[in-house]
This record gives sequence, C-alpha cells and structure tokens, in this order.
Amino acid sequence: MQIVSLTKDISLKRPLEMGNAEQLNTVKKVLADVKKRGDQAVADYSEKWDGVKLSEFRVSNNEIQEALANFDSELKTDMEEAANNIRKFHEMQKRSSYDVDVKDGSFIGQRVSPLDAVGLYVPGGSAAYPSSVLMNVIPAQVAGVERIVIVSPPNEKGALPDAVLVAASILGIEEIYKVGGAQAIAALAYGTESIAPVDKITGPGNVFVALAKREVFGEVAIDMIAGPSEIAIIADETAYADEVAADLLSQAEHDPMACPILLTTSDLFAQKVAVEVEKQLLKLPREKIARAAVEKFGKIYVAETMTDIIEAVNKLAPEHLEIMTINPHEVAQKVRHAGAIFIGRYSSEPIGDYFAGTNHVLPTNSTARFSSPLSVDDFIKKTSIIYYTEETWQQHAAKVARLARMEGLEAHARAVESRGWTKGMNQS
Ligand code: HSO
Ligand code: ZN
Repeated sequence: MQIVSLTKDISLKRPLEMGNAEQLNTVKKVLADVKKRGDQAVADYSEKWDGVKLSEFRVSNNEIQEALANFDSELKTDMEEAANNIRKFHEMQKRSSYDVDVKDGSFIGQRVSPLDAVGLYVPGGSAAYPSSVLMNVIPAQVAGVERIVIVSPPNEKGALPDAVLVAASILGIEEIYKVGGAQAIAALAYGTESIAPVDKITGPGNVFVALAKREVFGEVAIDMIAGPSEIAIIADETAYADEVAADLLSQAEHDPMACPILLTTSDLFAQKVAVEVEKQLLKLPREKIARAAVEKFGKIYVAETMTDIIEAVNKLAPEHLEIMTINPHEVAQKVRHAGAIFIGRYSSEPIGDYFAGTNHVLPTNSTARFSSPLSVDDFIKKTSIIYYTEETWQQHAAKVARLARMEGLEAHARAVESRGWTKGMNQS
C-alpha cells in the first residue's frame, strides 16, 4: 500500500460507474418495452440476460419453505438477532405528526405518513447480500409501509439464494419476484400484469439497474445511488497494525473500485500497516478484488498532527470512518462529515455492516457532506394541513389579499376575499 504525506488536495472521489451511451440506450429500450408489453417483455429480457425462461416471476411459498428448511439454524438465529438490533435502532427514527395552534380553534399541522408501496432491488451473484435485505426492509417496515416488494435476478436454475429468501422470511416479506436488471426496475416503476407498481425503489444494482433507476426517477422515487465502499481509518501508534490492516481489507474485498485509506501521525505505524496489508492480502479468498482496490485507490497518509488529519477527513467525508487513537471519542467529536463513525478498537467496521443496528446503506463519494444513512425518513412523506376558522380568516384575509396583489395575482386575492362576499364585502 502506498505511503504518502498528507497534503491539502486529498480526495477519495472515484468515477461513479454510470454507464455509457450504448448502455443507456439499451436501458431506455427495456423501459419502454416493459411499459408497453408488460410481463411478456420482462420474461423476454430475463431469458436473454439471466438465461432462464420463467412463466411465473413470483417466489412461491414452497420455495421459501424449502430455503428455510435448508438453512443453518445458528445463522438464522444470528440474522434474527441482527434484525432485532436494526429494528430497535430504527424505531428511534420515527417522526410524529404535529399541529400548531394558531388561535380561535385554527391550526396548521404536519402529517407524517408512510409510502404505500416500495420495492427493494437485491443484486444477484457475489453481491447478493442478505444483510442488505434487512437494512432496506426494516426501516420501511418501521415507517409503516404496507407493501414491501423484493426483486432479484434468478440464477440459471430460476432460483434466488436461500439466504435472501430466509432474510425476507424473517421479516415477513412474501412478495418476492425473480426478476432483475433494468426490466425489474421497469416493472416496479410502471407495473405489469403480475407486478403492481411501487412508489419508491431502493437498493443497489449493476450499471443497468443504476441507469434504469435514474431514468424512472420522477415517476417513482429512488434512494441514493451508492458507489463502491470506502473506509478511512484514523490511527496513531497506540493502534494495532494487524487490526487496522484487517479492517482496511474488509472494505477492499467488496469491489475493485473500493477505497481503503489510513491516516496516521506515525511513520513507523504506516510502514507496519503496509506490511500487514500485503501479508493478509495473500491469504484472502477475494485477494484479486481486494488487491485491485488497495493498489488503485488504497493509500496511507502520514500527517504532522491529528488536527491536520481531522481537517482532511472532514473534506473526504468518507462512508465509513474508524478511529483507533489514544482518545477516540475526542477525535470523533471533531469529525463532522462521515457516513458512520466506528469508535475504538472493538468497533470494527463489519459490526456495523451486519449487527450493531445502524444502517449499512451509507453515503459514498464524499456525499456524507450533505446526505445521511438510509433511514425511516426515506420511507415516509409529509403533508401540510391548514385549518382556519372564520375568525382567523377575518383577521388575516386582507393581509393575504395585499400580498397576492403585490405579486400581481388578482385571482388569489379575490379567492381569499370571496368568503366575505355573502357578508356584503365588496367584490372587486
Ligand atoms: N459495507 C457495505 C455493506 C455490506 N458489507 C454488506 C457486507 N455486506 C456498505 O458499504
Ligand atoms: Zn461491508
């Protein structure tokens, strides 16, 4: 891993893989076709890209029962415990509706309500994470979303991974479709004969899925478009080089474009970590992916002072930040921009990925400057309520009319005044 001295122009931005013109054309074609031909188009594209001809997209109860029967019971209990932790944490994010009394029985208010229907895209292949099922579904459930749908591309036998079905089953999700790619996003956005449309689509996917989500945005809502994983670690010489290296590699193994970086005040510690990373890389099953990330985007920055490091981290706004210094809480207080902060030696990043209860869908590519982890807020919306009694209207109508005329909007002014017409107030 490359060791460099920390400079002001530090950045972790990598190009977001948002596809080329040809891919976008394909996606547009798929979207239009599914809109027009519904299920038949979905089946055709699934056959073409997933290599399976399906007459029924929906996962049957039988398939779910089979997945449960095959599944390791200890693992299932672990998932249940994780799900409970996630639920407990997200319960605290619930918002209440409120009213503000105006006077004379008038009030204005804000009503919070869940979205009616949301769809979660679960990627296939080596990126099929049952943990992401928990992280997307639970906040939606806590928000009170009535209909939660999962879509995911089937393997060549037409099946979904057991772990995904078990995760869904633990949460009581039964509407699962074996459909992936842009055709799945189209089905969720427009609806087909067998898949009713949803209001919001969340979850990561490949380039076609990301492009399709961006195309249907407006017709439906979407979540953030998350980039490859990032981890920044702040460590001083009190940290353990092997532990720091292991944590860097935990995110490097996600993606060849992942970004693992260390910021330290100790030259010697930097060297120790570099050696450890190389040593541990050689023994990793996903060495190839992790090595690509380490070599391309991995870096160890050596700084003069902790203050310089904190300033740099606030500029980076990394997805994950670990702090392993003599005073990690103090350092954490000074960090303003990061998706999630892991404090101290025993809070290794994967604890947040799987178990602690915080959400692992986090802002990447420095967007933690202005965005937040996935939460209950992503599954609710608000409606404003206005109730004026006659007395309140009487008191304020003239002011509203004046404000309207200031903008040259006479019909607005007359609408407010019209309530006085039956009482003999002059019509303009
Ligand atoms: N670290 C990933 C989430 C994840 N890790 C899923 C393991 N499974 C988000 O950046
Ligand atoms: Zn991870």
